[in-house]
Amino acid sequence: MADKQIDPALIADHNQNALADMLADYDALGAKLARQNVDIEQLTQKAVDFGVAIPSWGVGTGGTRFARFPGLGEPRNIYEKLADCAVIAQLSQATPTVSLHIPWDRPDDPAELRETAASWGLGIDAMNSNTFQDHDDMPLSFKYGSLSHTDEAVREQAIAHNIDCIEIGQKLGSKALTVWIGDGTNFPGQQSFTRSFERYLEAMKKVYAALPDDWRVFIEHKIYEPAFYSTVIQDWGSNYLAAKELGDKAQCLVDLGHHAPGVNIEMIVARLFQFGKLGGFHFNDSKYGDDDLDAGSINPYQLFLVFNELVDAELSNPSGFNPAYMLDQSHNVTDPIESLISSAVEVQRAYIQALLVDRAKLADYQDTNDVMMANRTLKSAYITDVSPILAMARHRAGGAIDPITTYRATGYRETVGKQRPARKGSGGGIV
Ligand code: AOS
Ligand code: ZN
Ligand code: ZN
Ligand code: ZN
Repeated sequence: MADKQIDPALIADHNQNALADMLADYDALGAKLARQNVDIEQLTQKAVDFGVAIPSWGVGTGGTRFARFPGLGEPRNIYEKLADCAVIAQLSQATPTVSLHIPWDRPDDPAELRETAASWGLGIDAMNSNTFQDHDDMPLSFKYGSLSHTDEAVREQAIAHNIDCIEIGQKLGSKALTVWIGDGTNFPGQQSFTRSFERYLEAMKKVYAALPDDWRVFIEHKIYEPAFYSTVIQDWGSNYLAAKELGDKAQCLVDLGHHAPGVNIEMIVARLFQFGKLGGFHFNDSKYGDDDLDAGSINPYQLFLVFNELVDAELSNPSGFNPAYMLDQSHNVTDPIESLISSAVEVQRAYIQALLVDRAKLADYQDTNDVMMANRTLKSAYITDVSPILAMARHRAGGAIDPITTYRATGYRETVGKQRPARKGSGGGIV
């Protein structure tokens, strides 16, 4: 039985106030779905079973390169980050795991950290390596790159760090390493595209060789930033080539904010899955670039279309379907706990909406080139308000029917505000 961050009686009390309305909405939606031959109970169970990982760096307040405005009661270490994650998990019942970052979350005692996480019912998701900034305990600089650096000694340092992340992750019960590198160039001519990629592949082969049998490595592509002219793993093409070159345990990670504006991300998802290389996601939302805004806050239709591909993928090849779902956001102006609760719910919502798509009808409209009806089939799922299903799933699992209102009523932020003195300056995590 996991320890509780929030008094279950307080949640029950708030749920009691919201229960009658929720049940009425649930019954009405159930009746509507029944007319479409959809069993609401099956969808509710899918919502209960759904999970997306919290990024440890997301519970601190982020910042931009211009400024960081610290929030109240920011977590100062991995234990306090886990405490915040436990609140999110308890209220949302949709975030059972936490994705860690080394060195920011380096534990003194991994076994103890694992136990603490477990005591709150939290598992450890993918480990994230960091070779996009210099480390106090490393002699060489990553200023001109890491795994693709021209100097073999720097590459070896980056390789050793990634292997270190795997070793820590093994002690924590993780099963995956996510590698995102900032390597790239700011000036045409600065580096050879080909030789950089060759060096990266050579280095990643050594990281890959250190992976335990039951681990995967997720490679994350990003079009730009911190490098502004070229990036070594700039898109899903380079990502796919790298994952293919490395082997079956290497797969591609799609961060929704890492593409050029207008790119059809759902189609990338379909392609990667079709060829066995869809490793997972960093969910977030954006208007312009790697904005790291809350999932579903700008373009929820895109999120739905991504899940439409995922549901299709799972149905077409259930045994080959195992993408890792993680959030990756930077919260600059909101309470990170509220943003992460809301984002997890939006990702879960997109999943349930995608399950509503009448796939037999859709296939038929596609085969007969009934363009309008094919699109309406997707749209009718997307415009269905599945909120009562999500609320019921939370309620049944012990979470809050209205998680953000309930969170505010707990006074958690004010309490940790007193326990955790404000931290000045930057360092909220680069996402
Ligand atoms: C960077 O832009 C990537 O999104 C990384 O996935 C991630 O945000 C980083 O590893 C956390 O600092
Ligand atoms: Zn990311
Ligand atoms: Zn990013
Ligand atoms: Zn990001």
